[in-house]
Amino acid sequence: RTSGDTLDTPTKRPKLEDKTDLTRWRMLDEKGRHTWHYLEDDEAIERWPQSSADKWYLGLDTELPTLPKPKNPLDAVVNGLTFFEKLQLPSGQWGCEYGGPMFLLPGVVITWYVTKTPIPWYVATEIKNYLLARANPEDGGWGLHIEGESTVFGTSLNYTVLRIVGVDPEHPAMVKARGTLQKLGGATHAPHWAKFWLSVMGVCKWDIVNPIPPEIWLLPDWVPIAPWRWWIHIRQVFLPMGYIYEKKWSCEETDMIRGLRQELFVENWESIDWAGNRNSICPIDNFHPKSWLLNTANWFLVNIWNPYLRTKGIAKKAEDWSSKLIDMEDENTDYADLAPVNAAMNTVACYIRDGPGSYSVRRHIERLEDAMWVNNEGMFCNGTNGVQCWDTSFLIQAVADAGLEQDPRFRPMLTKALKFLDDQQIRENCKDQGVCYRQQRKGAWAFSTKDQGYAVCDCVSEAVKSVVLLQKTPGYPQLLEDQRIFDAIDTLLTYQNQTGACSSYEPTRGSELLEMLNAAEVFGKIMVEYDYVECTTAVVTALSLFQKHWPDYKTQEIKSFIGRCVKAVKSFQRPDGSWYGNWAICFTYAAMFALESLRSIGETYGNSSYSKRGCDFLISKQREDGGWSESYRSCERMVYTEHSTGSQVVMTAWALVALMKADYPDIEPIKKGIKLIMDRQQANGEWKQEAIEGVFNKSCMISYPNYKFTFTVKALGMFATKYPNETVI
Ligand code: LAN
Repeated sequence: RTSGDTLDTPTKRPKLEDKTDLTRWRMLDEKGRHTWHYLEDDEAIERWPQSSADKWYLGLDTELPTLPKPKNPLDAVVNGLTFFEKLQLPSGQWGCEYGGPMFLLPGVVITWYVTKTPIPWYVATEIKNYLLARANPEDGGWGLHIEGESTVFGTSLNYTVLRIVGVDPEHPAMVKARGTLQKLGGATHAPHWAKFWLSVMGVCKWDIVNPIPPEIWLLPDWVPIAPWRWWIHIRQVFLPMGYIYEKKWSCEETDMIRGLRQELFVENWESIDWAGNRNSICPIDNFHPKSWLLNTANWFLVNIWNPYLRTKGIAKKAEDWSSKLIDMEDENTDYADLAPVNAAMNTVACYIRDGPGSYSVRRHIERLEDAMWVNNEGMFCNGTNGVQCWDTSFLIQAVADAGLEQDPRFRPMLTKALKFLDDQQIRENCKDQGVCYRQQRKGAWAFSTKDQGYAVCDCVSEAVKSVVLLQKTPGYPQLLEDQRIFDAIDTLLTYQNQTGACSSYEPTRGSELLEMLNAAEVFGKIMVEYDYVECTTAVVTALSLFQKHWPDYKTQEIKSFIGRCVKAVKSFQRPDGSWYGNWAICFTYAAMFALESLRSIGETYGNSSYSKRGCDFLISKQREDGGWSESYRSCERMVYTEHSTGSQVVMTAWALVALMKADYPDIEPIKKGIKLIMDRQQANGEWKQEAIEGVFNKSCMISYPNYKFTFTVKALGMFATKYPNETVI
C-alpha cells in the first residue's frame, strides 16, 4: 500500500469473516523467535503439517495418547513430561500464549492503522473474535486485564481496535460496549496512555494529554528524578511517548476517525474542553491517583514552561536526544524492543521521523509480529515476545528435582533445552551501554530471547542454574565453558541493592519518592526498581549452586552477597508470616521463594522461626481438598484473598514446593496437595488451564500457561525424591 491510499478506501479495509480455519494456523519457531502464519493454500498445508504444539496452543485436540495410570507421584511426573515433551519446539524451548493485559493489542493495532499497514483478513477476523470473546459478559466492556472489571482504558481502546479491524459500530457488541463506556464517563475520562493513543489517532486532541516533556532526558544524571533512574519499562515507554508528544502528531483524518469522535465521548466532540479534561479520570481506572506534586508539575509545564520558558534550542536538543535513544533501543534489540508497548510507540516515532517505507518502520512492523499470538478465542498480543528462556529453565530444574536428569528417556529433551540456553546466552554488553543507561549484561539471559536482550537478574539465575545442573550431570555436552558461567556470575554480582535484596532488570537507581511522578494512573509501584523476594531468591540459589561447583571463585564476595540477600528476605516477612509476591499470584508464589532462600542458608521449619512462620501461614490457607487457591485480588489488596473457583493446581504446587523446601515436618498436608495435583492430571499427562497465574505492577494480570507443567512436575518430583516410598493414591 502506498502512502497515498487513504485509510478508508473500502478495498483496503480488512475483510472480516466469522472465523478462520484453526487447522490452518502454524507457529514458526526460528531460534526462539515465534511468529504465526495462516496457510490459505492447501498445498502449503501438506508441506507444513500442524504440530502437536500448534494444536495445543489453538485448543485443538492434540491427539496425544492416553498414558498408563500413575501409581505414584513419580509416574505422574513421567506422564506430565511425556506430554510436555511433545510441545517442545525445534529450537529446544517451549512456546505459550502470554496474554492477560488488555492494553497491548490496542497499541499494536493502532500502530498498524496510523502507519497504514494492511491487516490481512485472517488477522482482522481473529482479533475481532478475541475481543468479542473477552468482552465482559455483564456490560460488554474490557478491563485492564482479562479478569478485571471494565474500565475506560480497556473499553475505549479495545472498542477502537474493533473499529479498525472493521466491526460495524451498530454491531450489538459495539452498542453494548459503547453504553458501558458512556456510563464510565467516555474517553475524556481515560487514563494517560489511552489519551495518548487516541490523540495519535486524532480521536482526541493533544491538549487532553498531560505533558510528556522529552526535555526531561536532558537532566544531568545526578538529578534525583532523571529518567535513567526510572524502572526500565517506564522510561522506555516515556521515551517514544515524549518524542511523539513533542511532535503532537496525529494520523490522517478518516471517516472511521470521525465516527470514533462521535462514538467514544459523552459530550459533543466539537464542544469538548480538551485541556479542561486532562485530569479527568474514571475512578475504576484510577488505581494510582496522581500526586499533588505531579499535578503541580503538570500545571507548571502547561502554563509556564511550555509557553514562556521553553526555547526552541531546548526543544530541538530534547527531540534529538530522544530520537538518538530510540535508535539505540532499536539497534540493541534489532527492533524487537523491550516489550510490545514501547515497540509500538517506537514504530510510530520512526514513522513520523523516517516516513513510510523506511527501513526502521518496515523492520518494526515485522518485529511487532513476534508478540502476536493465536488461540481458540482469537488473536491478541503477548506481554513480551515470549517466555522462552524462563520456561525452559524451569522445565530443566523440575526434571532435576524429580531426579530424572540421568534418565535416558528425557535426555534428548533436556539436551535440546540445554542447547537452547547455550544459544541464547547474551555474549556481549550493549554497544555504548553507559550512554543508553543499560545494565551490564555479558553472560546473561533475558526472559524471552537474546534478541530482546534485556538481562533480568532472576532470568539469568534460573538459566545459569539449569545449565550448571545439566553440565554437571555425567553425559551432557559441555556447551558453556567455565568462563561463560563466570560471565553470568559476574553480571549477577552487579545486581545487589543497598538493602541487600535484588530487583528485576537493574539494581534500584532512584528513590521510591519518584512514585509521586507516576503518571500512568492504572499501575502501582512502577517508577523505580523495588526489592523483590522472588528475584532475590533466584540470585541466592544461583550463587549457592555456583559456589558448590566453583568454591574458589570470588568466594568471600559471593558469601557475603548471599548473606545480605537472605537477611533482606527475612526483613520482608510480614507479621502473619507471609511474603508479598510481585510477579505471580501472590503470597503463595512468594512463599515458595522466601522459604527456598532460607533453606539455602540451612534455615528450615525445625530451626528457624522465619521458616516456621512462613509454613504456618501457608498451612493456614490450605483448603479442605488439599489445594491452595489465591485470587489476583491478593496482589491489589495486599491481603490473601481466595479465588472464587477453588483450588488451583499451580498454586498448590507452589505451596507444596515451599513446604518441602522448608522440611515441613508433617507429611499429611503435603500428601493431600500432591493427591489433588495427581487427581487433576488428564489421561494424556497434561493439566488443564485454570485461573490466571501472573501479575505485574500490582494491578495487571498475565498468563503463564506453562506453569501448570513446570511447577506441578517440580512439586511431584520433589515429593517423589523426598518420600520415595509414598504412593499417594
Ligand atoms: C515481566 C515478565 C517476567 C518477569 C519475571 C522474570 C517473572 C520477574 O521475576 C521479573 C520481572 C519480569 C521480567 C517482567 C517485568 C514486567 C513485564 C515485562 C512482565 C510482567 C511481562 C510484561 C510486563 C511489561 C511491563 C508489560 C508492558 C507494560 C508496561 C507497564 C510498559
